Amino acid sequence: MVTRLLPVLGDQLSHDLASLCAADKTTDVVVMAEVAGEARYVPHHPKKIALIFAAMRQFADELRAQGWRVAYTQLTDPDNTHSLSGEILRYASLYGCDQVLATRAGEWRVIGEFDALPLRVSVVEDSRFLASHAEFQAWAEGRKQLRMEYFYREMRRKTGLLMQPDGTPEGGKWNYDAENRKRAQPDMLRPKPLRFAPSAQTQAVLAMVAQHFGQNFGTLDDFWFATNRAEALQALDHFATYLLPSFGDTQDAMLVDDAFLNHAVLAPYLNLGLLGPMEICQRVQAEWRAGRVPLNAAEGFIRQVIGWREYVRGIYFREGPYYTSRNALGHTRPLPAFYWGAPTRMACVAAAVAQTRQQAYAHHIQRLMVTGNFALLAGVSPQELHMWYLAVYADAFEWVESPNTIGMSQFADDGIIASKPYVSSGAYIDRMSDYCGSCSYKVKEKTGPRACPFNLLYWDFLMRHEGRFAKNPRMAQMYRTWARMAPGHRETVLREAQALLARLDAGAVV
Ligand code: DLZ
Ligand code: SF4
Repeated sequence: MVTRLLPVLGDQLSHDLASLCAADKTTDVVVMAEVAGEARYVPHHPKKIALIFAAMRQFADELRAQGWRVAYTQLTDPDNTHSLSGEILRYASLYGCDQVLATRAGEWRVIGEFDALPLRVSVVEDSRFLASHAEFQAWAEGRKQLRMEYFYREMRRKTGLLMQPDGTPEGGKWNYDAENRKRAQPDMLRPKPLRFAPSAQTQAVLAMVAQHFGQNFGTLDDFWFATNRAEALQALDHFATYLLPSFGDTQDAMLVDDAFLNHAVLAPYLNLGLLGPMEICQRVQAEWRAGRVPLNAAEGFIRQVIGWREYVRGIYFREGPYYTSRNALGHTRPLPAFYWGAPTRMACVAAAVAQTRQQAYAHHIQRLMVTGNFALLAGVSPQELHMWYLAVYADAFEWVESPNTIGMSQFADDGIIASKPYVSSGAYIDRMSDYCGSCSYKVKEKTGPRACPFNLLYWDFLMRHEGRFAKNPRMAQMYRTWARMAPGHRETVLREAQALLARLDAGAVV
């Protein structure tokens, strides 16, 4: 006799999942399904699909070992209906059971699909986050601006992380970001993220994904992700021991030959549910308390997890399903083909895209200040860019990716998240990376055939949106700089920017 079906989604692979905690092993059946509906609604990177399917299969095995009954659909099963709701309905009729107990999905599209099920569905909130939707709403209520920094302080107080007994932050400051903007030097001895050899089961997944998703952007070669909790915990341990001490220092730096620097690459595991936010932060705090890592590294890392990650989730659910269609700046240019690997002469973009193809990973500054910055400057459709980020990164799920893209990176939400657009000329990229040295453009040239496209498009962007931004106090300096330039130079810049955009639209190599 089966009483209830418990769907567990590909990003709900946590043993403390709310619905599992509320269920009964003896009468309930867990439902997990690899379906084309989820795997194809954007052309996910094959490594992302392989990671999710491999982790789902191992999680199902772990549940069975704990005594759960698991109804698991593999992608190639002949009676697979290829949608989450289709699989729940199929198992409902197979088991003669019309009750479903689900943990709230992380995406409006899937929430809608569950709401529409013609079954008795009860949904429990996802408790794997520090701030519930109600808590975030309470924080946001009545505020004119929803700035991450203030939300972050609330989370510090709530968790007690890096707090002194008297309620003040450790070290006297809440935020040490100013210390995290150093350049990095290539270093052969810099440790790398921990790599895991694929098990036989993961190899079978890799072969299947190669067959069905091999045409998608991204390579499956050299798959090394952790695919279960035990491995993810090892990856955390490795990060905390070897990479964290310099995490702060190189956090914003970019090097052609070092995809990871001191980044943790734990976000895929965290977002799948293999690790929890508090255990990661407690480990990082312990390293600092033991005197093994500096405060700027520990604080910078903890802020990303309890501040930024929770904050963007709060925004996603507060803003509702239409958030992803926002386009405040009216940008409509199609996403250039070089985002999918077509040639580009811009060394920075080429490096970020090549690494993305190889690893299904790029770090925050590559996403924000290279690929995101270019799209914003060039006026690319935020929706096309959103689909790209959602597809190509192993850690990308809509609740976390879309506020980062639509809000933080593209300003398409009209300033809910960012107080000003994150645009920069080539000078920022040059300061933070070693990309420009090997580029066929010259970062110091402002006009002419070799002028860095970021230099030209930066001013074009500011002029396009002068009415909106000239009065923003955080942008005023940029407009003053422009006003001081010789009129002839300004004309040349705008003319060359237009010519560049025309070449982009014509499909020429830019
Ligand atoms: C991203 C993803 C992919 C590629 N495939 C599946 C799948 O086959 N089955 C599944 O249950 N979940 C998958 N997911 C994750 C879901 O899309 C995810 O649960 C929603 O995006 C909500 O965050
Ligand atoms: Fe990128 Fe410009 Fe530097 Fe080339 S010169 S790598 S396009 S910032």
